[in-house]
Formats: sequence, C-alpha cells, structure tokens
Amino acid sequence: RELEIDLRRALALKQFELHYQPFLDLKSNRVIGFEALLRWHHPRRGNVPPLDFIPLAEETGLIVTIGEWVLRSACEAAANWPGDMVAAVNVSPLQFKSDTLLETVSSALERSGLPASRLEVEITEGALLDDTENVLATLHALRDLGVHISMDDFGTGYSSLAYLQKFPFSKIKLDRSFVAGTGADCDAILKAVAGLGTSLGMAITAEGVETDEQLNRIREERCTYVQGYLTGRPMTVDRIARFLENGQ
Ligand code: G
Ligand code: G
Ligand code: MN
Ligand code: NA
Repeated sequence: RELEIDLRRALALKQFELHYQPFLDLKSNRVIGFEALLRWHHPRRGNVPPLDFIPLAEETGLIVTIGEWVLRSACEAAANWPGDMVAAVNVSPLQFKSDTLLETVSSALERSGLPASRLEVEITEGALLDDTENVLATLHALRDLGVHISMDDFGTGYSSLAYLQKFPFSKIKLDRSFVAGTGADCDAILKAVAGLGTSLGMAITAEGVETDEQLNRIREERCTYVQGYLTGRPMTVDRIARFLENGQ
C-alpha cells in the first residue's frame, strides 16, 4: 500500500509536526495546558488528516515509533512553557500496550527536564479493553511517575463506568459530539457526565466548544475545563508564547 510506504518514511523525512491546542480552566479562565495534535505534511499528498493515517499507523505498528517521537517532542516543547503549563499527549491503544511505553515516557521526561506532573497522557477506551491486569499495572506505573492520565473521547465508545471505577483518571474528556450536538439527548449526556465528574472527583473537559452558547452551557453544568476553537485553535509551537501573552 502506497500510503503505508510513505508513512514508514515520514519520520525520517521530518514530515511530522505537532500543533498545540490550548485548554482553559473554567474558573480562572486561564490556559493551563496544550494538547499536542499530530500533523503530517506530505510533499505530494498535502496535509494528510490524522483520521486517514493514525488507524494505518496503528494497524502496522508504526504508531509506536511515531508515538515516541510525539512524546519526546511534546515534552521538549513543554519544558519551555511558562509556569506549570501542561502538555497533553494522545497515546494510541497499541502504543499504550507496548512494553516500551513506560521507558519512553520516563526517558522523554528525563531528556527534556519536564516534571512528570506537567505531562498528561490521553487514552481512549480502546486502550483499556482486555488484559485488564496489564492495563491497570501500566496506568498505576504512569501515575507513580507523577504523570496525569485522561480518558479521551468519553461517550463515543463503551463508556463503561467500570473503567472509571477501576482506575481514577485525573480527567474525563467529553467528546465534542455531545458538546456541539443540539437536542435533549446531548444535553442529558452532558449533564450526566458533568455529574459523574463531581461525584467521582474527576475533572471534566468539554471538548469542541465553538460558540458562546456552548460555553455557557458547560459553565452551567460546572465542567472543569474547556477546549475548542472558541478558546483557541491548534497552533504551531512558535505561536504559543505570543498566544499566552495576548490571547488570554
Ligand atoms: O487533530 P485532529 O482533530 O484532526 O485529530 C484527529 C484524531 O487524531 C483525534 O482523535 C486525535 O486524538 C488523534 N490524534 C492526534 N494526534 C495524535 C497523536 O499524536 N497520537 C495519536 N495516537 N492520536 C492522535
Ligand atoms: O480525539 P481527540 O479529542 O484527541 O481529538 C481532538 C481533535 O478535535 C483535534 O483533531 C482537534 O483539531 C479537534 N478539535 C478541537 N477543537 C475543536 C472544535 O472546537 N471543533 C471541531 N470541529 N474540532 C475541534
Ligand atoms: Mn485527545
Ligand atoms: Na477527545
């Protein structure tokens, strides 16, 4: 497959770039961190969307080395950010289950000098399926390092409450479809997940907030954090300093 051949060479050819999207604390209205989002610039294909290549990277196992690069780059970038600014990094199910993950995380922290408390790992429910013992061991080992762990895209998969009970995530990220969606069902889900956060003592991020109306809604429901185009689009690393000076 042609795309696969290109993907295998992409790292060496330096075709990847990370963009960073801010997330804000809803109480203080201040940016507290940025999520690293992978971008692939291909000379002929143009910008290949993550949804077109991440599944392929996952299938072929390439996600493990790509993910190492993402972790290292994000930690290096975040080490230059002011204060306690956090870098949130998406870790795919295969990467999460690989035996090199812990070593990759600790060496990325060590090499960059970023304190573990300023790194957040985002996993989806796919990472938690089967092999519960090992999954729990990895989650606890990351937590023992001092890294925060978020449940990403919550509401789109199994959304099993058992996961939330078995492991205390720092944060639940409610998928943007429920924030952007209109209608009573999305509203009910937003309410329920916000309530779940309060009762389980987990922070809730509302993703994909694009309008003031949506922002008001998530404030009403007492979500903890907001991430979306309204409060900041993904940006290149060189724009972060200026964004933090002017943008908030
Ligand atoms: O940035 P965008 O909305 O296009 O991202 C689409 C999807 O790609 C999201 O589900 C996001 O979590 C995923 N994604 C973005 N960057 C990374 C990455 O570095 N690693 C992994 N595993 N997934 C990523
Ligand atoms: O699955 P994950 O939550 O990691 O993916 C985040 C994706 O959502 C990124 O690709 C990012 O570009 C996208 N995104 C972030 N904010 C918004 C938004 O306000 N609206 C839309 N449509 N997409 C967003
Ligand atoms: Mn994410
Ligand atoms: Na998400």
